Amino acid sequence: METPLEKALATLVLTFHKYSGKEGNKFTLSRGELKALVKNELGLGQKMKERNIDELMKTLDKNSDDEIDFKEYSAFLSALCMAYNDFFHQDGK
Ligand SMILES: [Ca+2]
Repeated sequence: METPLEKALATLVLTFHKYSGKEGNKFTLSRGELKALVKNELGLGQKMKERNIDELMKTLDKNSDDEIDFKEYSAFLSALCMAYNDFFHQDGK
């Protein structure tokens, strides 16, 4: 049986592939795919403007190939995870 953590990991992986397969390289996120992912899957994404998407893309695209590969996506998730931890840690005080 799948544990909650395993379910969460599967969601992280499946969410990447749900968007990466839409156009171009099936194993990377284009700017459009990244935009769709943050807008549809993250509450904060709904408030993001085109300029913010550009900034996010630039920050995440470590090798500057205009695509977000799984490794770059993982770094993004890690940063989000840290932010969530800070949020819940503060909440618990
Ligand atoms: Ca890249």
